[in-house]
Amino acid sequence: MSHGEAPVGTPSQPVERTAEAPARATTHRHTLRLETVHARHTIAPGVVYDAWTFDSQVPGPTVRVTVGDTVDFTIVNRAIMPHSIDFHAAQIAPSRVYVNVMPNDSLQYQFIARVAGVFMYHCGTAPVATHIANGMYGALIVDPVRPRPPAKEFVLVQSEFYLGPKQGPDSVQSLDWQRMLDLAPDYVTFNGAANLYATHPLEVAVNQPVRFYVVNAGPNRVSAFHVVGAIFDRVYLDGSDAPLRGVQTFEVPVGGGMIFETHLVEEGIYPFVSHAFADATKGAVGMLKAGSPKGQMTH
Ligand SMILES: [Cu+2]
Repeated sequence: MSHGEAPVGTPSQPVERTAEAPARATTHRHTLRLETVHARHTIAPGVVYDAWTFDSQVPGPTVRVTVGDTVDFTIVNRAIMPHSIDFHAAQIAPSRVYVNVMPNDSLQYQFIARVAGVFMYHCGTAPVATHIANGMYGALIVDPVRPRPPAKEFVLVQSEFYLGPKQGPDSVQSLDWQRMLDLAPDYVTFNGAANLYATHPLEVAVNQPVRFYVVNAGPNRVSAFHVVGAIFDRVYLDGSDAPLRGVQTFEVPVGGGMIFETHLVEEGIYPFVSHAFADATKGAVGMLKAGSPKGQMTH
């Protein structure tokens, strides 16, 4: 079955990047160390990108803390050019800490996460569009002190890739600046790989509460997040504790994060997409598998 965008695989296949959210934090002080590394990243089968990363992965690691927690942060630059980091979850002077770190140097600072939500972090070195388009972003969840109700929780970071020609014996591709300026991505992905959770569906139970933490890293395309066959029970805008209710689709702005709660009322395969369908066609599609459905559907 499909929404016309991607073939559906079986969840038994190994997945290189899980969508499952990390567990809620149990301590109030977090030592977080991220290394900036240039590494190859597979966007789709046979499509290898010369990525700039946090900890050799795109997106970088998902971090989870609770409101009031202190993050003791260190960035270590293992790359051959300056990089930096900007935490949207922090309230801090950028001129002091969102500064370039030279190769083989490091920078340490602290912040207290005071606002609940799911927040982007990214490299802020100029040109920022290049550093984000090359893969330097991730998600940081800040939980409210009173835990959200139990749910099956997933983290999705949407982002785009703009590909230049294949180069070298390994056919590695790197950023096409003009395509990026023209907002013409080759791939739009959840968690860095096209159609990743279509070929590796996310499994939930019928009527189980499902919670998506969605960050849109961009650098350019707004996400119109939608689950086919479902309605969002609640949508939380950043730190808002007054959710929108009964929502079919909601935009996650570039550089923004949103929390979506839903449930699936019967067994089946439910695609989740950016309903900006050019982007779904370019890879921003995945599947939820509720129960053990048989048969196929088309749209
Ligand atoms: Cu960078």
